[in-house]
Amino acid sequence: MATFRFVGVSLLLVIQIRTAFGDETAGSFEQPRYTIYRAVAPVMIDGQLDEDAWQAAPVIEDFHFTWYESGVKETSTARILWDDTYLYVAHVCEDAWIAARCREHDGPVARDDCFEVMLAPDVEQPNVYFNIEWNVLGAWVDNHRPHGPKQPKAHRWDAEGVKIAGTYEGSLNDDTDRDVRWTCEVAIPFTNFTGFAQHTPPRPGDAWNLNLNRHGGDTNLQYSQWSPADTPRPSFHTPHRFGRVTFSDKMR
Ligand SMILES: [Ca+2]
Ligand SMILES: [Ca+2]
Ligand SMILES: [Ca+2]
Repeated sequence: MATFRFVGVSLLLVIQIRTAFGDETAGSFEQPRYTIYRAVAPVMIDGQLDEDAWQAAPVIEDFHFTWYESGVKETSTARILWDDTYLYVAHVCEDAWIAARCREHDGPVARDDCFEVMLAPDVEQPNVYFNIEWNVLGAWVDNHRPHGPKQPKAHRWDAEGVKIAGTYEGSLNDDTDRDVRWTCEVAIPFTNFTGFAQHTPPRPGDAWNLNLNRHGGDTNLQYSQWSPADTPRPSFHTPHRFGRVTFSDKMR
């Protein structure tokens, strides 16, 4: 009888510990949030972030090196804006070794230093998402996952009207020296998400799930992202871990 009681108490303890651990694990992910303000004036897509609108936009600077093993953690900053036509994304990537060779649409951009926006335009359908990934030369890859990340193949999707411009300080594809940074300015027409977003263009207060990812390059290849994924190996395709952005009609 005494043995039975001991086992019973032990099982109870195990259950309590597991419950506590599970709660802690579930609570450890805090979805990052960002307010997308309206651009106060037109944004010229030229790779220069000198518009007043960019200066006024909040800065995302807490990029996570989710699968870090070794090497230099090069920092990134990003900002997002919108107007009635476009979602704008801008980023600055500190980079001592900038690589970019791909110039064609849907080419091997992922081998270059590249930056990506993943977006799920309807928070009620978080597994329905899109990704656009570009390099400093303005080449991009675009894909649509209408059934979540586990489908075997990305659905062919060509975003229309995307504008990308990049600038860099340093030497491209020459890792014998040290570069400084590369910057891109991107405009994505909202019409690409008609039928997927609640409203196109969004209405103030609308929310999307979104993530920003960076990786690639020849030297010091790293993976970093705004909202950290939860996979053991590098994979940005974790829409359940995207951040949350809310469109505001305010101008800062
Ligand atoms: Ca500009
Ligand atoms: Ca690099
Ligand atoms: Ca270089």
